[in-house]
Amino acid sequence: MSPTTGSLRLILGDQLSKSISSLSDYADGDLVLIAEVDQEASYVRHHKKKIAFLFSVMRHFAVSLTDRGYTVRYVKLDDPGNTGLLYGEVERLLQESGETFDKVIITSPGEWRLLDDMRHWSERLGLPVHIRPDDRFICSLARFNDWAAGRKRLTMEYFYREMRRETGLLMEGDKPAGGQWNFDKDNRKRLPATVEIPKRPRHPSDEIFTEVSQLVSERFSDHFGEIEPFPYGVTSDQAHADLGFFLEHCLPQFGDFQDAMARGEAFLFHSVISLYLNCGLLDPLEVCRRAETQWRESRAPLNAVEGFVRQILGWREYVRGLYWLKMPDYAEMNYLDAARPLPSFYWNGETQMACVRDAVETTRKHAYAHHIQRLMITGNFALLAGIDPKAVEEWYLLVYADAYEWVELPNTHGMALFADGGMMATKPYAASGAYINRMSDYCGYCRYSVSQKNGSKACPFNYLYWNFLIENEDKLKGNQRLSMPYRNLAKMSDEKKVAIREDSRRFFKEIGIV
Ligand code: FAD
Ligand code: DLZ
Ligand code: SF4
Repeated sequence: MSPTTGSLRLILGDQLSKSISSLSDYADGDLVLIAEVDQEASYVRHHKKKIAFLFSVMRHFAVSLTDRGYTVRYVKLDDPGNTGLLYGEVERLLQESGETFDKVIITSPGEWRLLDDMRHWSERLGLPVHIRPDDRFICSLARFNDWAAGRKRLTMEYFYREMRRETGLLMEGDKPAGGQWNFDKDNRKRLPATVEIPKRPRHPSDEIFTEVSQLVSERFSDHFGEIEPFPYGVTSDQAHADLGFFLEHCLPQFGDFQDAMARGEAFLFHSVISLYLNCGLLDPLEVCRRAETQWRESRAPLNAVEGFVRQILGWREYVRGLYWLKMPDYAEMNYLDAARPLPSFYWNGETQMACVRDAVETTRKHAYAHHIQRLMITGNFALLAGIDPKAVEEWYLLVYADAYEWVELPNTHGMALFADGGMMATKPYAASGAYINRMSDYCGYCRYSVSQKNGSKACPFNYLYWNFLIENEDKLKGNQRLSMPYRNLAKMSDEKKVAIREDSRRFFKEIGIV
């Protein structure tokens, strides 16, 4: 019988940080297990680029751990004997190694379904399974729950202010830098035609990526999206290089153009670091501190730096806290009883709506779209058209390289679809074509006319906006923040309302979702 010597430490594909809690007390005799498994690659049909990115990062991470003296077992997807399951790989390793390990150590996963499963592992394995908190966030879950306790509304802005105070980020004594907590109103500029958008450097490909790319092409050929072009880094150094590029070349204008959209421009002045943050290659507090330094050393204006810090210290931490506070019931809510199926153009981009076409095309090509495209184009359309939240959530979870349920679900379910009835947003982010026209150049390239309100040439966002308010009047009319549009609806003639309903019905039929 082999002697009992150490711990088996399982690292998941989005736990690729050297500081991960499951490694903190690593000792000789322990073994780190990292496994590519069909269960995780296929529980939704992830974008090919997302799988190629993550498998490449996982393989590089395993190499870097080995170089630092850790004993690592890395299981590739096509290794003979791969059970295809995370539990299966833990069990297989334990069986193969006899009684070498006396416990399993894991950092808590980012998705509720997996945590729920892991809670039974100890009983199934007949071995202690220690699930440690994931402390790669600025705010612990206990701290978030504390903040949320007893509050009627979980308003992100108030959470963010507490986080500013606690971290000292952008603070001058006990006052916010510049005398204001929030510079949002300065951050809504349209992109001028003359502005130059920084050209992002591409990382050189390597053997690991070539092998992974071939594997993904063969095994996941029917998944959404394309692997090439592949602009993303796959190591910690490359992720830091991309962060450095953003801080130097994009951050100064990040604030001004945070809400802008432009045809064919996927990244604009955004950081494109969510995929690195979410798999563990970058640390959120370090990112915020480095952005703050850019302001303190006069290399970026306060409105830009505050806007950026708010996304990470505020929104990112807030949605994570909300997810774990409200799951699993949260995912089942459907406040607006939305039930229409997802239109096929979310997959193939075949629509005459130039804004939607561009957002889907960008998503297909890069496994990325910036926030306003996600919220105000694909999200807004799904909200107005009353698409079933489950179908929309599955789409968002699989198409983006940064998507894990803890961050995807609150953003889609709460922010974009108002399916939680207003836990996250005080009103639905519903907008007509006028908003899209104000923030982008899309309408100039569209078959539809943004200035027309009804008829077959009219911008569908225009009549769908009013149709949405009519369809959901019983649930939304009492919302203070919607009192103005409902007053306008009340003044509308019956003929106009009939035209809105008819245009919407015709359009839903045209796109096959009645
Ligand atoms: P930047 O615009 O440069 O912002 C900087 C960072 O702030 C991001 O990298 C991200 O870490 C953080 N951030 C910004 N907004 C949010 C937010 N609302 N919630 C959480 N973090 C935020 N983000 C994900 O990371 N994964 C998702 O699966 C995801 N799904 C979304 C679904 C919908 C419907 C919507 C409206 C938003 C979603 N977001 C998601 C939030 C946001 O759109 C992305 O974080 C952002 O577009 C990533 O691009 P970036 O790194 O260039 O961000
Ligand atoms: C997203 C993903 C994919 C595509 N593949 C794997 C994998 O093969 N092995 C693994 O450990 N993790 C993978 N992941 C990330 C997991 O889905 C993620 O850890 C959970 O969703 C929890 O956030
Ligand atoms: Fe989008 Fe309407 Fe503008 Fe066309 S006219 S790009 S559908 S907002």
